[in-house]
Amino acid sequence: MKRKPNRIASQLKAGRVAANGLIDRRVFLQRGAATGLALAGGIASGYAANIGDNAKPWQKTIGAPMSAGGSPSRFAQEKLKRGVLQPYGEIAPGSGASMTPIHELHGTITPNGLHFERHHNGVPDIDPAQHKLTIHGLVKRPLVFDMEALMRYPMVNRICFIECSGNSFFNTFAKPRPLPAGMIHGLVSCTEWTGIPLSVLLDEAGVDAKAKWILAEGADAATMGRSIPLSKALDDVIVALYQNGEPVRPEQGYPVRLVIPGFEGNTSIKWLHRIKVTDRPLHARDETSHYTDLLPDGKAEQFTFVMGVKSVITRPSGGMTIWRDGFYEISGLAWSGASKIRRVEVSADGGKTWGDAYLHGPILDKSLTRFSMAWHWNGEPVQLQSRATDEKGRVQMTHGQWMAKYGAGQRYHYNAMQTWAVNEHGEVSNAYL
Ligand SMILES: Nc1nc2c(c(=O)[nH]1)N[C@H]1C(S)=C(S)[C@@H](COP(=O)(O)O)O[C@H]1N2
Ligand SMILES: [Mo]
Repeated sequence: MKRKPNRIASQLKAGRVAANGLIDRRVFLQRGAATGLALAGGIASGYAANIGDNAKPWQKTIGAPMSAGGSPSRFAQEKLKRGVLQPYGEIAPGSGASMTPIHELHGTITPNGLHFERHHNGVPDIDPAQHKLTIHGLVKRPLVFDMEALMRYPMVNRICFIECSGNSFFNTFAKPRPLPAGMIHGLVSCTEWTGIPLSVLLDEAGVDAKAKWILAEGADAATMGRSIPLSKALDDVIVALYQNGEPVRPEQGYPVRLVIPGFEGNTSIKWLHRIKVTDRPLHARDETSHYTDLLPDGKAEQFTFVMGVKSVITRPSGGMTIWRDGFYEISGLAWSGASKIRRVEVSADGGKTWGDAYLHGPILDKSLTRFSMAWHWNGEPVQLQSRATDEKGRVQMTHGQWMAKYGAGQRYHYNAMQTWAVNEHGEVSNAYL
């Protein structure tokens, strides 16, 4: 279909929400008839080809037989490959991370096989028949649960994200690395977890009046341990046995993990085998040598549990090339460890003007929220950004503001706005503003 440039120009003008082509979603979706203009479809139409009449080979033959377990299309598999970081290589073979390819995913729930992974000493091969969860310390009745016992308790479902405190650390380096969104920001995933509220198990053990904290510890050889305030432990923490309906996978903590919604991922202890109720934090290795936030005056903040408000445009994003000038739907993810997302704004001129993005429901507490913005790219270089605000009123900073807030070398809890520079060839790359 040939487009009428003057009509598109008038539509763009009518729907303008910010500079460089950001337009109202309703104009984007509007049907030709409703506008009174002689457009065959909505303003974003014209990208489909005419119907052909040649049947393809797969329309004429029997398909593959029933499978005993599905996997992505062979045409999609290459794209869904995950980046793996193994910074210490042979020195510490079990330590590293693999990233969720957020730039290749849509919706908000992360498929189990693409949940990011962060192990400090590899994935233990745990026989559930031999695994036990102990609750002890400041309790009236120390208890030991085997997996069969745990299965008998009433369970709840909770959708939430888990984000590593180290997510986005590449963006704390002096120069922006030319990486895809999944390699920069893919240490975040969102899952429907099913399990027992920790409060139910703590109540059965009978928490002592002096108790203020718990220590949760994993059964991996890293004995990952974290102190968590009792108030949070009794609030929305679950002892998870299922992940998007199937048993928690080994990489995610089989047979049982803690899920602490909104807190830094490190506290969601995998392969959970012990909870000690205490009157103070135990200052375990992983909350003193790591996961603290260095300030410019040399002091460090400890126990920065709640993940900041954050967003990232996943399409278009780093490493992609956009086809040619014309209409696009900018799409991305926003989240906050403190609450629901209230608002996401998008800018196409490096933060000078902003338009409100459309938030796709359901908008859930401490979960990934999908946003989108209609865009007409005129083929000139632009800088795309998104800026999220949560229900507590917290707003993302610019990269520069974030870097100034912390001391040199601070890598954890990066949640500044992401800038994607689009050049005149449509090539998208990581940039700092
Ligand atoms: N026992 C144990 N629990 C652990 C870890 C670990 O190495 N051992 N890694 C932690 C870190 S740093 C993060 S970010 C999350 C990652 O969870 P995932 O691998 O399921 O994405 O698990 C946390 N729980
Ligand atoms: Mo982490």
